[in-house]
Amino acid sequence: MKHYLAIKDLPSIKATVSEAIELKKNPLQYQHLGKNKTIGLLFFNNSLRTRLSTQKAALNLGMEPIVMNFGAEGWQLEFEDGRIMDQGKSEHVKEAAQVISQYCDVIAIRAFAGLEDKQKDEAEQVLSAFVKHASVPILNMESSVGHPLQALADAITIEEHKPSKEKLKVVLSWAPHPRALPHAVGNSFAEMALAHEDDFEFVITHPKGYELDPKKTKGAILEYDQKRAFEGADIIYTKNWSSYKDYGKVACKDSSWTVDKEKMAVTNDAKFMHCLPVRRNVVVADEVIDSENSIVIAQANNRTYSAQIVLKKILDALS
Ligand code: SN0
Repeated sequence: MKHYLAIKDLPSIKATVSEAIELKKNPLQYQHLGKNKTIGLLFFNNSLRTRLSTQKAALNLGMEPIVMNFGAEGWQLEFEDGRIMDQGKSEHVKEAAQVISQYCDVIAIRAFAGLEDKQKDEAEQVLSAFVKHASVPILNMESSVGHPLQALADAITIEEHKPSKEKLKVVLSWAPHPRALPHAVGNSFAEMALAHEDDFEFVITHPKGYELDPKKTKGAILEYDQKRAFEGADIIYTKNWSSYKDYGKVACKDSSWTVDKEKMAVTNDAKFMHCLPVRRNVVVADEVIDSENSIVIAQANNRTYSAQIVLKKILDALS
């Protein structure tokens, strides 16, 4: 595998989940693979799990991580071609990507959606510019449209915690949030869930007007009644996103969508999942996230193994 930009770059999601679960039993078994190899982690936005788990994954593989925060420390990069650069931006991504490629064997990038210009976000401007101008593999640590390392960690977590049953009911539920959030986590979760069509009945629930990009959710069952969606569910995956249709807007903060005990009671003793960070008592009630059915910490732990199996595949292809 050269780059990891989206779930579809994996040769097989199900095989990768099994490989990650195997790797987790002895995470240091491939220490030789990354010896004398450097990964550059470039952050254009905040991070806790992604930043630490991707470094941990690299260290487990014997790689040296270098981290750079562009928000506070780097030159402001220009991404538009042909610009007269006489304003605030000091360096073009054309040079920056080539320069970083001299120092790093792999480049990992976090660049959220701006949520103002749908076209620009859908073109994944930052990620695509690095794919175009860098000469080394690129790892997506959440782009404007996807968060494939999160979705792979989610798949690993579901595999480890699922009840033994032929077909699982997996529900992606929108929840309220005070700020406008990107669609990336929801999109990649949908992509991952839809790739499990033989194993998951995949339902998405949200208020009217909060439909995700239909190209990403084709094949999912849409249910506007959250309680009906929750009935008999085995997995409740909660996430806020801003409107896609009325791009980047927060049209609804309806607290009746908060996931609470009463809603969880109609599920099939479902596990509760969230990618974190989570706004307690807005997205989910304390009583749910603190319950035995909450697997958010196990889910965060799997971010390491998700990143590690992906980096292993990238290193395998380099050597
Ligand atoms: C990000 C998102 O894409 O929704 C990262 C999730 C992994 N989440 C946030 O930006 C939450 C920020 C907040 O204020 O709660």
